[in-house]
Amino acid sequence: MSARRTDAHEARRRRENALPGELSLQEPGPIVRPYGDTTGDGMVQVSFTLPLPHDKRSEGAAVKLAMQMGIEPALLVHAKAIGKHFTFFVVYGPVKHLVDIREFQLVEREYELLSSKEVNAAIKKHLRRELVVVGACIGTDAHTVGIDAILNIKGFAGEKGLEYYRELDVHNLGAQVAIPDLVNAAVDLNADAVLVSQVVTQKDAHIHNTKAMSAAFREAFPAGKVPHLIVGGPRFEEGSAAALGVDRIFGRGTTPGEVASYLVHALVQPTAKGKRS
Ligand code: B12
Repeated sequence: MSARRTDAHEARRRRENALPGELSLQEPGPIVRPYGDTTGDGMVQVSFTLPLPHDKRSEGAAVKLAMQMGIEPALLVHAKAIGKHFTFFVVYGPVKHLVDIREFQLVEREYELLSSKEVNAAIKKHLRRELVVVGACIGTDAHTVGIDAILNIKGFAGEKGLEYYRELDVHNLGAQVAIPDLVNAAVDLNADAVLVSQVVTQKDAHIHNTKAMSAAFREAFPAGKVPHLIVGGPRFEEGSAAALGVDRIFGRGTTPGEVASYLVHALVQPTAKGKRS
């Protein structure tokens, strides 16, 4: 047996004998498929709701839908009526699809992560005043947990929120803030950055609200004086900032430290175009 074949044989033997916990220790990909019971078995679990009462016919419809999605055979593992007219389903089964992870372009973080001390020191040294941040949930969105995670002193994921930073002057306006009220607050407070949260995405509300917010700021402020506009929420595409008319988007799992470091990168470094610096 050649050396190359011995290696491949050994890799295969190790893969087949590995316990689930050990699999993560191996190099991933580059071509991967989902994993349920054994490596590469293609098993996925999907959940969805159909606008049908819970009966044999709707269960059949759920299985057929799953098969049309490429899950074959599709095993119905859970079905529960949601009121009289809807049913929630969970279906489990294998897909044949493969993913080549070399095909993706990753959006790399374009700034350095700083400690709170470094953030404060940079603002003090280069801005020589507090950096003013105004935050809110706009439209009808009442999901404040995300923006609070970033702004409130207690923070998120073991990091203190922006209110903890001595050199940041933080104003959290809370839930369901109308866009004109947000613009007025930004004018009154002379905001450097406006941080908006959008969690509800029904009928693309997050997209429409963000574009409307950006347009309102651009109308209210002279060109070049618009505060730095940042939106965040779990279902934004991080690469779509320009299309939505904002400077930066933050997605799922963002931590306060990332946002504080970004603010320094965008508004405070000697090379940055701070609005009032
Ligand atoms: C808690 C919760 C509520 C609470 C909110 C309480 C509160 N004060 O926030 C209550 C019960 C009020 C609620 C109500 C509703 N909810 Co709700 N809710 C949730 C739930 C369970 C958790 C959301 C949450 O707190 N996540 C934790 C935080 C920390 O995560 P995050 O928001 O993603 O924030 C992080 C990042 O996204 C980012 N981030 C977020 N914002 C920002 C902003 C900036 C500037 C930055 C930098 C970063 C950033 O940083 C954060 C930290 O990492 C989600 C389901 C889920 N598991 O996600 C549904 C969910 C969001 N709700 C949903 C719905 C439908 C509703 C209601 C419409 C239900 C109804 N029919 O009444 C109402 C709407 C109320 C309204 N007017 O907005 C849907 C939204 C579906 C959609 N496609 O839009 C979800 C997804 C549930 C579901 N699967 O159906 N909800």
